Amino acid sequence: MKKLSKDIRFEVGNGRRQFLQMAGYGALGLMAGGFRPLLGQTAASQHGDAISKTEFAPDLDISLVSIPGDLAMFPGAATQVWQYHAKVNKGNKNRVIELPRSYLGPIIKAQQGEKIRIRFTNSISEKSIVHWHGLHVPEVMDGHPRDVVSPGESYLYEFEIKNRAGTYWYHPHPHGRTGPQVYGGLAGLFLVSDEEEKSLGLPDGEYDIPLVIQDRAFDRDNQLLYTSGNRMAQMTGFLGDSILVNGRPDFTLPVSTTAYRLRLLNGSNSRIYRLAWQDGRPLIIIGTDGGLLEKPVSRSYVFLAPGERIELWSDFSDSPVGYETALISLPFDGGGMGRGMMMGGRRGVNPSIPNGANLSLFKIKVTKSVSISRLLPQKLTEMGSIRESDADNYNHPRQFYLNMGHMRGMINGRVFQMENVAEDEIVQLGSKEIWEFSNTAGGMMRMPHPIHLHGKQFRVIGRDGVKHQGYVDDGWKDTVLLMPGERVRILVEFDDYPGLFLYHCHNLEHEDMGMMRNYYVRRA
Ligand SMILES: [Cu+2]
Repeated sequence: MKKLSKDIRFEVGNGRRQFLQMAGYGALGLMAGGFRPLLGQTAASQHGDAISKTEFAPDLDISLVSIPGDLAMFPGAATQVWQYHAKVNKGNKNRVIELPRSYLGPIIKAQQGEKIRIRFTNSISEKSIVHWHGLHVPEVMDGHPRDVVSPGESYLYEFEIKNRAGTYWYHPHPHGRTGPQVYGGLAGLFLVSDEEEKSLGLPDGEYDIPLVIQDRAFDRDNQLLYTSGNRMAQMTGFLGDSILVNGRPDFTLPVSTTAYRLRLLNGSNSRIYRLAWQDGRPLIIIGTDGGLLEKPVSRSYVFLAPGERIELWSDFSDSPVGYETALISLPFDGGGMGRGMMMGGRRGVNPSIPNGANLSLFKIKVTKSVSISRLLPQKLTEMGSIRESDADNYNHPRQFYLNMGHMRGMINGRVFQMENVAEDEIVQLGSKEIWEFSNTAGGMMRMPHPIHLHGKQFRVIGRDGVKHQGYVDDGWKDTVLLMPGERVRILVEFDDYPGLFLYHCHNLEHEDMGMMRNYYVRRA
């Protein structure tokens, strides 16, 4: 394999410079020689209980590789990034959509009930593994950090799509390096459709728009800046000064005079957005992490934390051609170490804007008049009732206390250990439980924590300490935001897959600092 001569570098945020050498395994070699055959570790060879390749007949078989790349993002030097690229080996070629001029990975599309094979090859210079955020897959397919593969090695994923239609995504999950790897560019959307969704006649095709919102910082040579090495900055999490949408700065979405389905993912490392329309129109929310809501809800603003998705119904039929508005982030108290501190604003001088700052995320410009009228369905799906009393631990909900301290993130006073599970982190297969998360620590460490559960979508059944209207807790969720002082109860059913799964803070710097734990689903 050809060696790529270029280095990718992440500058240290505190003024010192540190360069991570990106040796070996270049994109050129890969593209010229085609994808390497599977080497070494695969799910099938590592784990006896994985589905064997012979009996797994995929509807979609794709190769996915993580590689260094160059991207012309600004005038001048190209920006060095890490990227996912994919190609379809078997199945419909239109199921993998590369985003032009973006570091983001391709959008992978699948239908409920389909069998998917993904041959992942890691061609960056450090260990990595891919996690399918929000997808309900068996233990060995989930991208646990213990399953990382070394540069040049591959991992074979084979799973059936059991999720409802919705906006899911994929990103690396190596322990201690998830933040820098996602930041470097490794992330992509995974969209699932199903029959129920199709029957609703929601805006589709060019009227169904994915929008991945991320913040970044660049130096004067257009290279990405990261906080690595600066532990204090890491306590807050990475906060850049540039907003990128679908990997592009200064993003404008041209729209026609009709209704759109806007699928928003907060793919930022730690920035939280308090979304609102600049022109004051309400946000009409039709879906969250795990797919469509029972019925649309209207909010003047809504919080979107790292890892969370929200789907909007946005109708521009009443706006004339030439009309402009924007999706903005309203100010809020973002907590954290950087509160009230503007750490410089110029490029290359540690550019950072605090969490909770007022921001414009992207512009909307009405450019075309069309006569496609769509009515917002008043009923989208059947959610099923939630009965807390059905929980097996109704009288003794499992308690999880979130805390930061000593440059570490902790859950119940514990930091992540690769395969460690405490007695109170073991659940029975087939059980239904209430888990209660408390972000009630005081002092300097009052920070927001978006908590993500692997393995299962859950329902939010209660919140205490909330002083605003910015949450949409009605639907299926896999990530839930807890602002300082808040307490959240979720109901989750461990109905099928046994094994070791993660739960963690999706502030990626917190996660990398250990704010992550395993839970174990034990066979009854
Ligand atoms: Cu956190």
